[in-house]
Amino acid sequence: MVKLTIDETVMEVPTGTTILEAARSHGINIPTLCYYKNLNDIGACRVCLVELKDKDKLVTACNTNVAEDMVVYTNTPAVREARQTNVELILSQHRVACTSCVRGGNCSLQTLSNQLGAKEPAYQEEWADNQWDMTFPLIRDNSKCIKCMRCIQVCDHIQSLHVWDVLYPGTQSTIGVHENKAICDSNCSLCGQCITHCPVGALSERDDVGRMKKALADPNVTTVVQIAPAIRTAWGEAFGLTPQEATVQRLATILRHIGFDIVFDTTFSADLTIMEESSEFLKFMQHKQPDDLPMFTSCCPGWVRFAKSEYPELLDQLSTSKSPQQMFGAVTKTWYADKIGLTPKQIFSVSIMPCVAKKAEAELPSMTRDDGTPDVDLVLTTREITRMIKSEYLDPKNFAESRLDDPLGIGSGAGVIFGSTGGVMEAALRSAYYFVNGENADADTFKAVRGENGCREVTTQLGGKDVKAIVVNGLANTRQLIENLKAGKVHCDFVEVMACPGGCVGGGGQPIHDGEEMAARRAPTLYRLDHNDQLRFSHDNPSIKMVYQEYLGDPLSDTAEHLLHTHHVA
Ligand code: HC1
Ligand code: SF4
Repeated sequence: MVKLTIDETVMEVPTGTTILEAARSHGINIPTLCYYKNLNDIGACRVCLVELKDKDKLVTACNTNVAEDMVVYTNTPAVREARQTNVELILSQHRVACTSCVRGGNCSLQTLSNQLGAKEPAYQEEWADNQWDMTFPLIRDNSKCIKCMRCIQVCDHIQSLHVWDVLYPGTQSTIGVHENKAICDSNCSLCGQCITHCPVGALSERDDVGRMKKALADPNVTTVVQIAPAIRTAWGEAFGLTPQEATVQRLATILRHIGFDIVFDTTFSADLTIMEESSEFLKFMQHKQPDDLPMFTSCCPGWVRFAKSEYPELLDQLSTSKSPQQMFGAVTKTWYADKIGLTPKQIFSVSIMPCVAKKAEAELPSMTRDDGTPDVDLVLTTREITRMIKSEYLDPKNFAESRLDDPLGIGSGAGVIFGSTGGVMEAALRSAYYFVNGENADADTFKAVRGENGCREVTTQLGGKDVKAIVVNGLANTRQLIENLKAGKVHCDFVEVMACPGGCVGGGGQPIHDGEEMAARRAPTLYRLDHNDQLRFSHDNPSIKMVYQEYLGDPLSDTAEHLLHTHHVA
């Protein structure tokens, strides 16, 4: 342990602790900008400067370790002046356009500038027009970049990709796509983690709110919206709602008020995905040998993009079942369209997702119907729907809850937990067990797959055979697992992969709380909803029974294969 004093508080902290962590552990706040716990401590912004008494000098608190008898001051005139100067320097290199910035009101640079009394820069760098491909689902604005390096760190270390890099030496240096490639030629998985880790507005999703508003104003189309599982853990955050208040039923009322015609729930099609995917898995197990590679889930398009760019030889191992988002669109534009007497072209199918990669998934040529219309016309992230609600001047607290529409508004607890890492596997095992045994296990039988570790496993008995399932989240963890599988160091039968740490609750389209990882805080909402649900098995969902009875026949039938399955090609 090391004894030191920070702002007159004497403390003892473990050896190797930084001044910043020591201060924070005793309630002393030191401002930061580029720092991110366990990810980035390069001290580039020099906002966390503190003064060391004996040495009479300023040091960066984020990467200076404590020492015995150190005396630190965090708020002296010299410290305040240096921080202000450093922020003003950053401002001179950052296109200050707060009024129109997507992060206006939720930007760490803006907050710090206000707190430190930074002056408008007398000099502003000039920027060339943004050369970015604005059709790509992820947008980067170089004029907003403050070179904090967080995007590089999260992409390299958490996702094991190297999409971002420092380009050009010396004073010319800037951040850009590795080897200065066009973003569409890079191996970007579109997980969006660089967006949620950016302290300013340099990275964002493509803004599709304008297209959405146009569709809502078009009297010739019926807008059908689906709400993804993870949305119910996060949409209320920007409005100060508790998870208990920010229900999907309250969001449904708001969406109808905005003008959406029919409000459904992706948990319905999560159940449908389980029907197909668990049937596919049981079929796969009939011929799988112990040393064969496992079957992988494929509902996370960030993971599918990663598999396409990094491990194309594994694509045949991926489940052919489309993701819930895509199954939803497919059923909406066929069975449901027929039911309400509309043609697919008269339906504008929208999904609200915690995800940036879902925008690209909806645009895949393989996700387009025979008549040329896409299953899903538009994908909005949680942040985009939040902006839409704000732009209508609505206060969600003033809206009561209302039921979602029938029949695609009904989902089981198994569909709800999809939004958290392990949820897809747990839901699939619940149904696989039923398909094999003809009766339900206790719904919590497979709960060993829950949790926050990057990789977890459970072994269970199905049809007299041991089945080993592994759940992994984060692409660096995924790469590690795949390498072990390929080397024969690990054997298993079924793998669930979610690209984002914690799964979709921590998705790249979710609300941003700078410096905080939110997944572990959001996931309990999904497990609470599942626990309290009367309906906890996908195969028990009455709407699922109806769609098979009226339209699909059985799981893996010809109709189901045509409508609900796909092949993944690099
Ligand atoms: Fe997800 Fe999924 S769980 S992928 O994270 O399988 O985006 O929420 O909607 O499609 O259901 C996302 C979430 C989501 C799909 C489902
Ligand atoms: Fe999208 Fe969820 Fe996959 Fe992240 S984990 S890329 S939010 S589907």
